[in-house]
Amino acid sequence: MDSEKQFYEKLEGKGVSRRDFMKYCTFLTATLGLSASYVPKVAEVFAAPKQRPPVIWLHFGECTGCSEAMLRTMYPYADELVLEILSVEYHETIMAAAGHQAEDQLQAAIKKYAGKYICVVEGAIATKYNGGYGKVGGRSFLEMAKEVVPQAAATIAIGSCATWGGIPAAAPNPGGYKGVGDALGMKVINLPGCPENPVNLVGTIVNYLLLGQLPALDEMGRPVFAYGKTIHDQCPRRSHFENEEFVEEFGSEEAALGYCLYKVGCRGPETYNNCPVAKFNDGTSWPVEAGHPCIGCSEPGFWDKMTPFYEEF
Ligand code: FSX
Ligand code: SF4
Ligand code: F3S
Repeated sequence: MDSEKQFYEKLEGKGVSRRDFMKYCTFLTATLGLSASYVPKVAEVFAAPKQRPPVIWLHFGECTGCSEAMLRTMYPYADELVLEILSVEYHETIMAAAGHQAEDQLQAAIKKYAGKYICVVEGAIATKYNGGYGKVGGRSFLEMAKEVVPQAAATIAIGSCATWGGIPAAAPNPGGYKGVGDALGMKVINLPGCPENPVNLVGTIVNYLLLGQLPALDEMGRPVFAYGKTIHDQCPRRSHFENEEFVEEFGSEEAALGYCLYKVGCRGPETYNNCPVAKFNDGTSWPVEAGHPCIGCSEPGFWDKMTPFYEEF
């Protein structure tokens, strides 16, 4: 109870009212597809955490956009909420340690929490030439992943790079970059998107802490709550598609009217993600709302399969 009080005082100190926080919990609960009766329980996961699972967060071949999406979220406190419910033992972007000290910390965390930690992986793994195309501290991504992933209680691959290979795996892909599951021949939880929506990572973890289990996954390892429907099926421009009202040129009158972006290359019909509902940056907007076609950033084979952009398939 005391810690719960402290939690709300801490939030208030950051200028976040209890009401704002509850708004976030309501949004998260809805994203997870849970009924409104779960909102207080979701709030409790943050305010009075019963357990804080240890997390080892690895960075491989990527741009760190996924961590940035999480850390720079418009909710000034969403990153802290994550740090509140998780015990992050290793994360190269946010940890204070560097060099050998950081390497030692990784080894110590693996040893201490073997079989219990959640491994979050950001970035793809170079598989050719013995993993020679991607190294941290003199060790290949492949070698690191082979050590850390099999000893985790669960592994969550975030971003299209870690899930399907993403941009590092784009042709000609000399290093043989692959997603984590493919590179290791193991099943992992996949949260694709370039970047993935931080709400879906928080949702996956909250689901685990709240219900004691990981969310239901589809056959590609993606949580159904986030990747169960196409962008097209949730798109507010859908009636324009049905009425054959299309944007044929950016900057045109049709673009100003918010017509469908299919003819300027929208990949919404073949892309599974919850962007129209979850949106980005505190629910501010998402690509199509901003007038840009969906480029299919969360689909397997993105980049190669979705290019050339701005052309109708
Ligand atoms: Fe990839 Fe994420 Fe795109 Fe970047 O880590 S999914 S390049 S947004 O950062 O992995
Ligand atoms: Fe579908 Fe894209 Fe048109 Fe939206 S803008 S209706 S996702 S094709
Ligand atoms: Fe990506 Fe399309 Fe969403 S480009 S961010 S999946 S709208």
